[in-house]
Amino acid sequence: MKGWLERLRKGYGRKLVMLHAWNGWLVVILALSGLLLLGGFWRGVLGEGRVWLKTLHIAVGIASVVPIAYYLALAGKHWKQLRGKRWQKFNVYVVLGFLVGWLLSGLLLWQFKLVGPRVSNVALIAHDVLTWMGLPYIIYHSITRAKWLKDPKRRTVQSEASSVDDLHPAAPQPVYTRRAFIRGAIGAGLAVTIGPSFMKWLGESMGGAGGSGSIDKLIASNSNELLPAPQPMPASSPPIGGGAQGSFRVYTVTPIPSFSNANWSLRVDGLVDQPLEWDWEQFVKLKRTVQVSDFHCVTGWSVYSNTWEGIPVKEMLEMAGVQKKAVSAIFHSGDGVYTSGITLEQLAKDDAMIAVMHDGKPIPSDLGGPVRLIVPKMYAYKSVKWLSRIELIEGEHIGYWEQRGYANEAWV
Ligand SMILES: Nc1nc2c(c(=O)[nH]1)N[C@H]1C(S)=C(S)[C@@H](COP(=O)(O)O)O[C@H]1N2
Ligand SMILES: [Mo]
Repeated sequence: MKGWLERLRKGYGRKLVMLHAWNGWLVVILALSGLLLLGGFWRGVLGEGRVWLKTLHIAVGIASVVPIAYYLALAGKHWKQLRGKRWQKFNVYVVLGFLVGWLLSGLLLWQFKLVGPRVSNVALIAHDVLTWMGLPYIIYHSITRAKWLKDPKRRTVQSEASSVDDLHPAAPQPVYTRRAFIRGAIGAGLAVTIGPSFMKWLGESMGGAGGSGSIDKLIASNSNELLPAPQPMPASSPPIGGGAQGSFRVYTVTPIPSFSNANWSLRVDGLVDQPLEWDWEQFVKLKRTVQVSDFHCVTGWSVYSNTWEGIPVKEMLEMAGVQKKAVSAIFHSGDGVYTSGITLEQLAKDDAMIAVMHDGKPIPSDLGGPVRLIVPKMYAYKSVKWLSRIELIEGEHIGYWEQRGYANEAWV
């Protein structure tokens, strides 16, 4: 290893410099693509691009094994030179810690099917925490170390022991160097810009359904409360599942649609004997059942032990009478954009439900209320929010995310 580094340093000095520049670009690409993947706002804008971006992010992330190994080797080699420089040593540990942490959690997220939802959930939280903490740290350090900040005054202070002699008495040290000032300003700027989103994120992910956290806020800001309010069955309130564990990330590819008694309805049509349509007053009177199930998003997070109350899809279809030719159902969202397609064969095997309540309370608008689909054994991109129509068709339907690269077969 030592010989390799030596050769790299002497014979390939240029390459070393290039490698450094490459590292910079890798970090920039990973940070930008990562932030775009993280932000809910970008989901709808990116569409198909999201799947490409994720592939890019993963590929670049894996490629970054090379520079990380290189940094490890370099840090090991020059460790002696850092003797006494505790701050710099600390810095090396921190940066390496972030890089290795991102890499490991990223690998687990990449292999989410292999490691299972429990592990990928933890990996996603770790990946996010590292991003919220590490990104400002690294931006701060790379900006404050930029050449334009290294003014001469600062340098003389640094090398005080060797440069101060009788002819050149030490200049009185300014309380703030230009550099320290800019450093402070950048630090404050980062704290102000990134800090609040970090705290918001922290509150949301730690809040869970059990605590005083986000789901209560989502319920409080429910803009789709229809009347009469659905009354929970005994199994829902208190929830037989004990209440959901974990928290939902609000995903939508459109602005949250709003519904009132006047414009809400649910239809079952297409290849059925008897097309059906309910308005809210009729719909809340339908007999409901309760199920406890886990909810898994393909991006790595899960919410466990949700007590959902609603009408099993199978019962809905029986009411309408499915024709022999029908092969699958399209679930349409009232947002006018989102759909998912599930075959009748898959629906027969699954406990898919048209859910009206979650843990004994109406589903808030952000989470797809008043009524959403729940397909517990499939990844949640099948679980259409603001469900408005079930259409039976002859062939198979490729849904919103499926058109943009997600697998049509979505069993967890
Ligand atoms: N109408 C609609 N339904 C949707 C989505 C969406 O963007 N629009 N996203 C899907 C995805 S990918 C997931 S993970 C879940 C997220 O549900 P939540 O926002 O309630 O957490 O909803 C699914 N149903
Ligand atoms: Mo998802």
